[in-house]
Amino acid sequence: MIRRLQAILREKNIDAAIVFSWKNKDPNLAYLAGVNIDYSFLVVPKRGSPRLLTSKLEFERARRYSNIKDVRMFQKPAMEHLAKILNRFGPRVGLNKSVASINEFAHIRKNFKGKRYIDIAELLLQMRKTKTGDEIKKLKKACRITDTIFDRLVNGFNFRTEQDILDFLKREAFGFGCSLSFEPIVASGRHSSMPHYRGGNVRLKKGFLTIDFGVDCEGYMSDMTRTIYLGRPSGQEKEMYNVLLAAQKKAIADAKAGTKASILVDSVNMSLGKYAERMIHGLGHGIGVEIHELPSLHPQSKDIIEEGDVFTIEPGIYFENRYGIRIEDDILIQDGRPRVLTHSRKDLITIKR
Ligand SMILES: [Mn+2]
Repeated sequence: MIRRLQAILREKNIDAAIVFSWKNKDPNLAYLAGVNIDYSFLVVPKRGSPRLLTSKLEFERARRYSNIKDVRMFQKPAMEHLAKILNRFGPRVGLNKSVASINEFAHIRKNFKGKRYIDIAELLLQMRKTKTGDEIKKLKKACRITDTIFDRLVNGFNFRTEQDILDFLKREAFGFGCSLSFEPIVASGRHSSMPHYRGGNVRLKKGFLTIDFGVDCEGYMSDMTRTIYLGRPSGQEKEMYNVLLAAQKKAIADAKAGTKASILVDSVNMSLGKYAERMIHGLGHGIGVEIHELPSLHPQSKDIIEEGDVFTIEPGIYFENRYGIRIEDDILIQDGRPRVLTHSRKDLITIKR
């Protein structure tokens, strides 16, 4: 990761980059340093070794788990210490301006005189889009665990409320030594018509039940949605489910290296026909150290699907105050072709009520 960043810094003629997690957390710090620590600065010069500056609080953890060899504790005041390091390098400093707060940026500018600040937010996002072999291994593991949890959920289904399912998901994720990659969405009956419904202590109702969750294992995140049915679906409900499933499968098959992300949205709209307007969100997003990364699959996206990308494909259709259906898998582009990493059943699972 560090080498990749350094190559980009040289190409862009940036003398050194500072990546920091202070008040706002920058996932790039965990990505580059290999450990999720706060209150730390990582200084990456365009050549030579990077240095990680941490607070007392994070020092031992950083030393033990980070792939950065040169880990030091701040001398106070921290800004002066950082300025001393930065002054060894040229004037062009890369900063992630989408993470630094206005106050932090003002503080940095005041402390480091004679520097020019180049925003590296986009460059870091682009770099993270292509996953390395090690990252793919971790993402596959997260997907495998997600499948196991879903399998257990369906097989031992004896939940009374949405909250029961939320609790189950949390317990299972922790049982695997992982955490949840986001607050899961468990939406039963009418609630399923709201893509970002926040569940609670309400009884599960008959009808569609959308379960959208993922795990964060070793810093890498999965994201999967299945919509199952409690009770007996009507013929029309079954049909809607199968229309959506066919659209999802077609979009996955179309996801080849070199394809524009927006083409996949067109593909889903074609498959959904008159129901296309019922899809009220984007088609998918990259996953990695964050739950939303590049590529972004929406109609205006300029992103191209490429080798090593890992992203979701998650079409949904929503009928206000009635029901919604969403099916989401995680896809890896390997040898130019789509490889589905989540393997949970996709035919409509029904549970007797
Ligand atoms: Mn998603």
